[in-house]
Amino acid sequence: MIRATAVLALAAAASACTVSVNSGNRTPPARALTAELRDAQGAAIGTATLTQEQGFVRLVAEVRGLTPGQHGIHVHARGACTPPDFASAGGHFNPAAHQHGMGNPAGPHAGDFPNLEAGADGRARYDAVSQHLTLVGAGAVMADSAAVVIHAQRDDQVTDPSGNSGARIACGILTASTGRRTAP
Ligand SMILES: [Cu+2]
Ligand SMILES: [Zn+2]
Repeated sequence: MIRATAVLALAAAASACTVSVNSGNRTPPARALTAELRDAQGAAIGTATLTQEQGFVRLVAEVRGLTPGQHGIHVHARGACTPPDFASAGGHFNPAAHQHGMGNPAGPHAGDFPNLEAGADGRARYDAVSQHLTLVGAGAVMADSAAVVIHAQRDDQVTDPSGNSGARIACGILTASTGRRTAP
């Protein structure tokens, strides 16, 4: 019982230490990238954030104005979002030269993620992780050099190069982030 208490105290101390590191005033290492998503008309329709965790990257997005249902969402290889077709963003982020899709035996691209699902109100809250993507070290996504793209249709997760997910309907360049939200 005493030993268990000591372990809990150590765990509490460790997490408190982590919090103090993250809340410092100095600029933190580039462990998060944020994209403001815009549609083909240039309207802001949401945000997407990539955060480096231990051994994986989390993609969190909040998007509005979508058609209800599933939409492909990927990290694309170029930091350029020129409307209306967003072809400027290039193909999927793919430093390991794999094929598309988490269901593809030769896949996936590092930039591949599960589908985003919009509700009947056109809104989506998305939270997914990938062990194929990194924000640090070899093959990392770099600020201003990649984009998050949302597609018109569902990604089948197997068809190269983009899962038959159709037109690119929203795009946002991934920029350096402190993890803090700016006021609207
Ligand atoms: Cu895409
Ligand atoms: Zn892909």
